[in-house]
Amino acid sequence: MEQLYQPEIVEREAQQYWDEHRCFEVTEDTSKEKFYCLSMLPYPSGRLHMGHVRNYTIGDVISRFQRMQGKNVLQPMGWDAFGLPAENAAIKHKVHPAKWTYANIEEMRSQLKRMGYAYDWSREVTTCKPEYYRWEQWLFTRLMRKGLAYRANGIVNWDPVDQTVLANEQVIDGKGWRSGAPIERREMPQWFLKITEYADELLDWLDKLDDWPESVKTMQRNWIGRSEGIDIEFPVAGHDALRVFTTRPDTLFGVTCMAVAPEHPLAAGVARNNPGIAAFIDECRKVQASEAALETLEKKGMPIGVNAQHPLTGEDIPIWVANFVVMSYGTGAVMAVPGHDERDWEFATKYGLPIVQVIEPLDDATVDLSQDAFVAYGRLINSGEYDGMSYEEAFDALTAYFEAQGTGQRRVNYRLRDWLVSRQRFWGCPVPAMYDNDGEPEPVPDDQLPVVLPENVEVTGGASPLIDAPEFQNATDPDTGAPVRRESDTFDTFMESSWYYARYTSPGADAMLDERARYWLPVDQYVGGIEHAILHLIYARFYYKLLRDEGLVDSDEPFTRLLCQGMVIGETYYREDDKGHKTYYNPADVELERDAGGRIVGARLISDGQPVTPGPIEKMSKSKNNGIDPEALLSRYGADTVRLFVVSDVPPDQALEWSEEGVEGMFRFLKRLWRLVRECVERGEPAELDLSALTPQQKALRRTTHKTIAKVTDDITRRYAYNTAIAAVRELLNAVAKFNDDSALGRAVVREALRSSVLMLTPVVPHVCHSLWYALGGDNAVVDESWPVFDADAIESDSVEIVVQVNGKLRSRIQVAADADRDAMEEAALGDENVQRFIEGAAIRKVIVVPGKLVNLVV
Ligand code: ANZ
Repeated sequence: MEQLYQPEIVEREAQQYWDEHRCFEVTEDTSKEKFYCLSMLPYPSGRLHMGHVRNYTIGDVISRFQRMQGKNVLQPMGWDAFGLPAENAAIKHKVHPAKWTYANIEEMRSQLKRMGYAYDWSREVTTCKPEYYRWEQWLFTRLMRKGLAYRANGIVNWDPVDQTVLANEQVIDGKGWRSGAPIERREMPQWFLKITEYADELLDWLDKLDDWPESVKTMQRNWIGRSEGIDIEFPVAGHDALRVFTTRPDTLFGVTCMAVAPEHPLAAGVARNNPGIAAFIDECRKVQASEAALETLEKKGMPIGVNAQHPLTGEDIPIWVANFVVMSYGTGAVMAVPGHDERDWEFATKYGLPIVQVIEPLDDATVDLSQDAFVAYGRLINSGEYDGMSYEEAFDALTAYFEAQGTGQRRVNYRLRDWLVSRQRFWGCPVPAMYDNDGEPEPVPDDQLPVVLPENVEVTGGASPLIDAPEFQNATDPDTGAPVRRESDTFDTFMESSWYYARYTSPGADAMLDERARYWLPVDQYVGGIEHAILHLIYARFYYKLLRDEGLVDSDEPFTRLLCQGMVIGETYYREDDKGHKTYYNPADVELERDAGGRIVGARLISDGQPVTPGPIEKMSKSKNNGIDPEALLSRYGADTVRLFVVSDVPPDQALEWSEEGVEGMFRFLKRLWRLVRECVERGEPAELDLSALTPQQKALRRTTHKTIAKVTDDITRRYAYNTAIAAVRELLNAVAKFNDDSALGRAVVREALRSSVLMLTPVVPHVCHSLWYALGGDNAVVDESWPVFDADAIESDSVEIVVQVNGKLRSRIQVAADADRDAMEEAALGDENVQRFIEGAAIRKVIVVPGKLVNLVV
C-alpha cells in the first residue's frame, strides 16, 4: 500500500476496475429485488456545475448503498438534448445545434465519469437522437387518434419585427430579446395534450405518494387547482345570457359589477361598433402571455355600456371588460364582489364602483370595507331570504335554486390547462403531423416515422428554418398519393423529459418500450431539484398514465419515492458603479482578510488588489458569478473529497453552503483514514477474533463499531441522513485512533472497526475504499461487498464507560466491567495512561467513587 493518499492514482485504478468488469451494467434478474435509482438528466450545457454534482452524488450514494443491500440496482444517465441554448449557440457561433450539443455531451460525460458515478452507460439516452424521439412521435400519433392530442388556438408571444413566436425566456421586459420590439399576445393554432382529462387522477394519486415531500405535493395540488363552485347565468337584454363561474355563490347579493375577458365574445361583439373598447382590447393583447405576468398586472378595465340583470334582485349591473379575467378559465366572465374579494376590491376602489357587505364574520368582529375586502367565510347579511345562512347552507340553497330554474349548475373547475406542447422553434422533436389541401391535420403514418430534423439548414434566430425547407415540408399521403405538407412546429422539451426514465429500461428496443420496462418500473428513488416540483413532475406523471393506457407499463405512478436536494449556496462579491449597477466577482478571484478570530474584515480582487463588497450568501448562479467550478476541485482534491463534501455537511434536502475550508477538511479526513489503515496494516496480521477472550477495552471498541453500523444503517435507510452517518463513522475512527492495544487480538478488533468503516464509506467515497478494502485483506472488490450487519451481542454492554477526574478535572474516559466495585474502579482509573500523566507520581490524598459513573482522584 502507498505511503500517502494520492487521489489521482486511487481514482484511476478504481474507475478502470469498474469499467473493465462492467460493474454497473445490469440486466433483469428476477432472483433479486430490483431498485431503480434515477437522478434528473442534465441539459448538456457543456459544463457540470455544483448543483449537478450535488444531485448526482446523492443519487449515486443511494444507488451504491442499495447495491450493498443486495439489490439489483439500475442507475442510468442521459441528456435532455433539445432546447433553446443550442439554437442560440448556433446563431452566435454558426455551428449546427446538433454539433454543439454532441460536443457538450462528450465533455460532460467525461466529467461525470471522473466523478465515479455508478451509471449503466450502456443505457444512455440522448433525446435529440431520432432513435429516441421517433417513439415520442409514435405515441403522439396514437394520442391524436384517441383525441388526446389536438390542435386548437393558443396564445403565444409574437415578435412583430422578427415575425416569430418567442419562448417566455426570450421576452425580456415585454420586449423581444433580439428585435427589442414590444411583444404581442397572439392567438395561433397550437398543439395540446389533454392533461385535463387526467386532472382528477393526477390529484387523487398525490394522496398515495407517501414518500414524496409534502411541499411538492402541495405545489402540485395548487397547480391542478381543483375548485368547486357553480355556474350562474345573468340575463343581458339583447344578448345571450352572461354565464359566470363562482366559488362564492354566498356573495351573490354583493355583486356590483360584471367583468369579462378581453377575448370574451360579448366584448368582441361590442368592440365592433365601439373603437374605444376595441382599442382597450388591443392594448390588453399586447401584454405578455405568461400567467405570472398576468398575476402582477395592474388591474385595468372599461365599461362596455351593456348591463346584466341580477338573477335574484333584477337590478341592473354594469358589464366591464377587464384585463385580469382570463378567457381560458371558467366561463371567461366573473361576477365581481368588491366587498369580499381582494382583486375585485382593488378594481372597485380604483374605478369608484360600489362596495357592499353581504357577509359578516362569525365572531361578530367589525368589518371596515373602506380599508379592505372581508374575504373569510361567515354568515350572510343583506341577502334577503338567505340572511343568516352559513357559506355551506347558502351554497347548497342557491345551487338548488338555480338548478331548478335551469339557469345554473354545480361545476368543478381546474386551474390546470391542457398542455401546450408545440413550439415554433427548430431544435426540437418535429410534431409528427401533416396537412392535406384543406389544412386538416393527420398523423404521420408509422412507416414514415421518425420525422427527422434536418441537419442541412441554417439557424438564424428568426422564424424556424423548417418553415422554408421544402425537402422537409413536402411529402405525399401514402393512402391517396396526394401531396401533403408536414408540420413545422416542434415539441416543448418537457415532452422528452416526460418519459426518458422509461426508455432507459428498454435500450435498443424496436418499440417505445418492451417487457423489460415492467421489470424495472416504477422508479424506486428519484432525485432532483425542487425547481421541477411542478411542471416536469406533473408532465412526467401524466405521460406515465398515457403509457399505461397504451398498455406499455402496468403501474400508475412513475416515481415511488422522491428526494429534492437543496441548493448549493455561496458567498457573493461585487462592486457597484455610480449608476448603481453591480458587477459580481467570482469568489475564486477574491482574497479575504480575516481578523485573529477568523472573521472576514476585508475582501479584495486578487487581480487588481482593490476592495470588493461582500454580498449575501446566495444560490450559485451565473448572474451572481458565485459558482464554483467542480472541474477545478476535481483536479485539486479528487472526486472522493468533492463527493464527501457535498453529502457530509447537511441533510440532502437542505441548502449546502460552499466552503473551501469544508472541502479541505474532507480532504484531510481522507488522508487520515488512509493513514489509519496503513498503520493497521503495518502493525501486522491480526489474530482470529476470539470473542470470549476480549478485554473490556477491546469489547468497548467492538461495541462502538457495531453501534455505529446500527446507527448509520438507520440514518441512511430512514432519513437519507448521510451527514449524521458520516459523522458517526468519523467518531468510530477517532475511537480507533485512541485505541492503543497492540496485542494480536487488539489488532483484530481494530481491523474489524476499519473494515466496517470502509464498507460504510464505500457509497460516498468509493474510490479510496476500493484501495483500502484490498489493503485490509478484502478478497473481492469492495464494490461487490455487502453492507455490514451489526452484531447485537456486541452492543449489549457488560461494561460501562466511566469518567476519571484528577482534582475535579476531566482527564480520561475508561471502560470498566458493569458490575465493577469501588476497588476495581479505582484500580482501573489509576492504571490509565492519561491519568498517570496528570498524577505524575504524586501521592493520592483522596479517592471519590460514584459507582458506574466516575472516579475523582485528589492529589
Ligand atoms: C365571485 C366571488 C366572490 C369570487 C368572492 C371569489 C370571492 P378559483 O378558486 O381559482 O377557482 N374567476 C372565475 N373565473 C375567472 C376568470 N376566467 N378569470 C379570473 N377570475 C375568475 O377562483 C374562482 C373565483 O375566481 C371565482 O369566484 C371568480 O370570482 C374568479 F368573494 O366569484 B369568484
